[in-house]
Amino acid sequence: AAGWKRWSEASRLVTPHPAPPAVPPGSTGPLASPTYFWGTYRPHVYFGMKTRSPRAVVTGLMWLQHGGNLRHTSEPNDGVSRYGWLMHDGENFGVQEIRDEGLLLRTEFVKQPGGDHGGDWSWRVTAKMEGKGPAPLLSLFFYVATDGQGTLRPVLENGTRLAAVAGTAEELGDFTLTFLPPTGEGGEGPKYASYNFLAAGVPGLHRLTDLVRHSLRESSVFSPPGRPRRRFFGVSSTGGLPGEPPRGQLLLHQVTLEPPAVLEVTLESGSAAGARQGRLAGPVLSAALAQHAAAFERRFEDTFGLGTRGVSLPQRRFAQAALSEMLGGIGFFHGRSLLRSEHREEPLPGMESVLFTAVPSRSCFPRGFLWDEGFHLLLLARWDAALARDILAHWLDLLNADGWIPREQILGEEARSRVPPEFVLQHSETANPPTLLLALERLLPDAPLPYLRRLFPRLRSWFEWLNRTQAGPEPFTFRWRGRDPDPERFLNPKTLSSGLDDYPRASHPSAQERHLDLRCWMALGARVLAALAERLGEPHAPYRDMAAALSDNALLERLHWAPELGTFADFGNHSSAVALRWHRPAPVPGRPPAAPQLRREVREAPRPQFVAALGYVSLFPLLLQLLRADSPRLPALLGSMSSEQQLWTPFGLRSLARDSPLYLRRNTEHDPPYWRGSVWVNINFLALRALHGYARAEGPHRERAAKLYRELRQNLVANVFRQYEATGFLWEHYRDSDGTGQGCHPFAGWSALVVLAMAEDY
Ligand code: 6A9
Repeated sequence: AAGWKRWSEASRLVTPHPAPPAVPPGSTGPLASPTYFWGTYRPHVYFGMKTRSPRAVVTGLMWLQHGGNLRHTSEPNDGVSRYGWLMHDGENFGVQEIRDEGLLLRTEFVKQPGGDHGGDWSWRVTAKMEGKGPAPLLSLFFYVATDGQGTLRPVLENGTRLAAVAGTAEELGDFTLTFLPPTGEGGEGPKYASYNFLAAGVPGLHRLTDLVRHSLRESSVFSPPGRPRRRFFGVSSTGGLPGEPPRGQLLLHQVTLEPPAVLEVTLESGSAAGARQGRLAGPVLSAALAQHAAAFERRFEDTFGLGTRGVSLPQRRFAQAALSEMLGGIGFFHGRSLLRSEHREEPLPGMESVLFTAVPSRSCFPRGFLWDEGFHLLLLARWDAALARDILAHWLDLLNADGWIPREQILGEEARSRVPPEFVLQHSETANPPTLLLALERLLPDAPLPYLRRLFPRLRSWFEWLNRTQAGPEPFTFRWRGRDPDPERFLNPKTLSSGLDDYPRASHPSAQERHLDLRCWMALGARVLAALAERLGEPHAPYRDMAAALSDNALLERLHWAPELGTFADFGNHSSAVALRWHRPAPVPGRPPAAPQLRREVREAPRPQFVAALGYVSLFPLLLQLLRADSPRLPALLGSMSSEQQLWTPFGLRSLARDSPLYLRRNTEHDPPYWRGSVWVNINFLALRALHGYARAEGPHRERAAKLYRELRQNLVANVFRQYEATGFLWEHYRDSDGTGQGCHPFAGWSALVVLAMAEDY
């Protein structure tokens, strides 16, 4: 019987939720959504496109400055000094700039509707050198590859120049990809170039870079008339990776030349032939790009009104780039998560899923993260509400029969190849803040009823899952599950589920804990579900009651106000007297001495108490606006926020107070502080939004909230902008001592919320 129970619980884990899908079948295909069919949905490559199909045909760009590195996928710290979309409308058009060791690449695309398969598109890649000196030899590699379906046929010119590819695939139908001869910078041409091509079997898209690298030989010769000959690395015409059976096809066109140069590629859909008037290339493409750029500028101004507010041009360009990086970071993924269940030893492949989502970072985290997405959608909803709704619906279709959505979505081989194995497994007890409901709250007023109706049963199950599995030790309390149980290894065991990873919690994880942030998220969730149910004419009283109970300020105080700390706090089995100490394991006779280890030392026994860790968690009743405007606790929170000893910095609110015991402490030898001092934009955005609300509400602290709001907004925006000007990137978090960008870059994820702060759109 126990075996049966285990089996059935494990199988629920990989069973889709029974409600009808939130994304109606066929609704994302080329007929129903032609303009979202093709897109730059490969955020992990510098430049590439695919369709929103499982096992889609993909196109992409690689480049090589001879003597340098082959570039293809964006990797953390790979030495590409700057890249990012300067404009991207999320649908039809984008302009990206890449700076790599003196080379300046501009990658642009435009789509053109027509036919039944997502229409046509064109690329323009402009390469030039910055600075003086002889131009190095540059190779640009344009490729198209299949992933288990579809066929590609090369059209060769003079035996080595891949002039075109004729292809056909599911959903995409027949298409022709044409590689136009390179021209000079002003379009004058043709320009002298050498050509190589490669046709190879692909064992999987995650192997593309290696496949090409493996095929390069320094035996090609660049010999412009009347100039010295130069050898360079060229692909050899056929190849593959030994021992890896092919699953798809690759056709690659290598162009080698001296910059400056302009290269164009067109994709023409077979079914659009009737609608097309000439090829989208050359001057026609220039005109289309200019038209789209002007439309983007207008729409950006109409949406955010930064020009009207008198925001400077450099700041407006920065805001456009921040939004564009988020839109250009949207990806389409297909595959299965790897799951870890409490009921089974071995990892379990999850259900086959597709996911349309933005990503936190193209280089470090090019995949979906549950609570990050709620923040992304706040911005996306303003730019393109239909796009935001579609992304939200995709996330809800990841729900399993239990009502669980895995926190990190590592779908497919390309995504998996970017994650160290110890991080791949998703644990079935692990939650993540329900920020999708924050996004839904914003989308609610304008969302069509049939859409909301499809979402409702799923949102209800998801929320019930949270309510059931993350319940706390007493009524109206909640506890994050899945904290690291081994208290010896860490200064403070992490709580990845909360999204705040190493933010200090009770030192000794136990079932007694009650987590303040989760309780506040649940209050928000109940409020949004009540509003949704009411809008749909569904019974909403239970959600209203729950929202009311969880927002009751007296109950909140009884459970979470720590008089001895003068703030709201978590409660649990806790000791503040902990430290990491070097520990030499006892010698074992006959064995070499073991290396010393950092172990946690607890100098004072833990006891049930409020957790002294003033920071983001303490602010949650304010951040999610649960505190009443006349709450007698509001001054204490406003005081902590504005105190430089505690949370205030000239760059935004730091995550943990300077006078808090674990401020800037490492968690292990290899684990530097993360949410223990740095300034994070998502929480600062919530703070601005809340202060803006308190500044508008009638109450005794209105003026104080208004002043804090103005100063915080000024500090946050100015610093993110300053760092962008200095480094060319948005960053994952910002150092509290001097504002320097830290962690991953580019990180347009929730850091791009500065755009909403600039527009004061909460
Ligand atoms: C590690 C290492 C090349 C951590 O933005 C995504 C998440 C947030 O949801 C979370 O709140 N980040 C924050 O604390 C990044 C998580 C990355 C985990 C995978 C793999 C690979 O590095």
